[in-house]
Amino acid sequence: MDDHIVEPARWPEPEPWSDGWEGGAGGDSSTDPDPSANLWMVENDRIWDLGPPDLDTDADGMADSITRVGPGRLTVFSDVDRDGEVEEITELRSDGAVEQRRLDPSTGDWVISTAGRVD
Ligand SMILES: [Ca+2]
Ligand SMILES: [Ca+2]
Repeated sequence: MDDHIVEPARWPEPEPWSDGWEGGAGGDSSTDPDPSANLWMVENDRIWDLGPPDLDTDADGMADSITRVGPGRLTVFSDVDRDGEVEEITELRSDGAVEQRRLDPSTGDWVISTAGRVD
């Protein structure tokens, strides 16, 4: 048998106030993505990891958006409330057209909130 028994670490007795305390109470934060980490978005039941934010659109000193340059367009993915999930997409096309979509949290649909042109 084992002649090399390692004693389990001895923890101090729990303090009285900790009796019945639920470690998970009040915090679903453990399941939330780290706000400082990558932005992500959900589309068609898939989660897209967009990478770390690289643009500060509201000049509060915290990067909140990711820009992607594609053929003839620049797309900005923005996390407006800084929970890591993108809820605003702005697309600027090289012909001057602008389209902004926002995520409707109740339906999960992307709704066009602004469409126009920049001159
Ligand atoms: Ca910001
Ligand atoms: Ca968000």
